Amino acid sequence: MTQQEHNIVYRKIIHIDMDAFYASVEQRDNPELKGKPIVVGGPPQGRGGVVATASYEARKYGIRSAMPSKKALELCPHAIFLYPRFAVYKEVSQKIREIFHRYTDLIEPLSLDEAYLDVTKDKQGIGSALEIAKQIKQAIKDELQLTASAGVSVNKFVAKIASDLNKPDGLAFIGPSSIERFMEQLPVEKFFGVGKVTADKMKRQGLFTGADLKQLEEAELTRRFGKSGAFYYQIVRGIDNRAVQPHRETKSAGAEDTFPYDLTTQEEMDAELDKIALIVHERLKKHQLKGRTITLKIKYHDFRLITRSQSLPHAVDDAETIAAVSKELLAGSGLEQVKVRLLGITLSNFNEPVLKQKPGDATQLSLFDQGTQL
Ligand code: DCP
Ligand code: MG
Repeated sequence: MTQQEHNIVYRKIIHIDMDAFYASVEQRDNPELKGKPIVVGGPPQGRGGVVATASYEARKYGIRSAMPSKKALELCPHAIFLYPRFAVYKEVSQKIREIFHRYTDLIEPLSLDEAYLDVTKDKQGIGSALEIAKQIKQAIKDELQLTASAGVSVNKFVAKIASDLNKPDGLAFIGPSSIERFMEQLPVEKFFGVGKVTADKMKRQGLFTGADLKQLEEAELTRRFGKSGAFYYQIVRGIDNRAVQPHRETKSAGAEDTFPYDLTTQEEMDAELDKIALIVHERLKKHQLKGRTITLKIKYHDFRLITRSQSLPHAVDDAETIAAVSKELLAGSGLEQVKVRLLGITLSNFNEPVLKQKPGDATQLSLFDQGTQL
């Protein structure tokens, strides 16, 4: 097939992702931790602590991101638990980005430790994306004493999968001639946008790999999987024309939970808000965002939906503040004799300077002034 026939845009894309990012930074800054099972996240004592990440030594025990820290301790009782030092990770992230900028300004960060780079035209005229990826990995090693994994390909989708292939300290190149073969052997759960539910649905229909998906006509894929069907049709043929977007803006970040039974007491609801606040906090961290406006969403048992918002004088991202404000909003929503089916929290109004303060904004300033950590 030719580029023109399929209207494919071939770019030179690198996806870079740091290895066990938070944990590697901790091991770098404290050599005694090297070679040991490290868990960075909330403490395993008490409720609600979750694993942000674990060193590769800790992953051997089955410890994974987003797992309750308590469970991590059970899996590996001699693991060392550390609180995250977000300011340090952010600084490292900034330095990585400076390295990227030596080669291109077309950088789309996905989180503190991950970014797409478009090096179709690189600033130094190197020309080879694979060579640039090697140089970036080396610079990160030499200058920051950390390792990164890189995937190199002609589009974002394949580059991202490639960066995961040889982790840690990996480098993988998948060129145009090998893309179709690569996509054919790929398990369906690795496809962009395929969540667990869709993956299970596909498997029930006998679709396990890209090759299985490729058997189906576009119309059939759309019939079975809705709008995403058309995207699967393209992606299974290695076609992904999405551009690297250096200024992609996220407008809000949130999480919500629907409960298996209706909640009736404020204690139950507060406990759920604590959990949701932690997830929101993780998402904000991952995208390096802080928000000034906290919105609580409540769905009642009769499907009535209300939202309540509060804006703060500073942008925040810590779980405690997010939970505290959400609980106040909940308490103010009139809780007598209600049954609650869903609660959700969203943060928006990211990192904007406060120009004006409305009266009634910012209740309990002193509480929010103290920077709290996970
Ligand atoms: N992170 C988090 N909560 C999650 C997932 C990740 O706080 N649920 C944080 C900690 C990670 C960082 O984001 O160090 C980067 O996430 P990655 O998914 O890239 O994971 P790692 O870099 O830790 O490991 P890997 O080597 O698999 O990339
Ligand atoms: Mg990573």
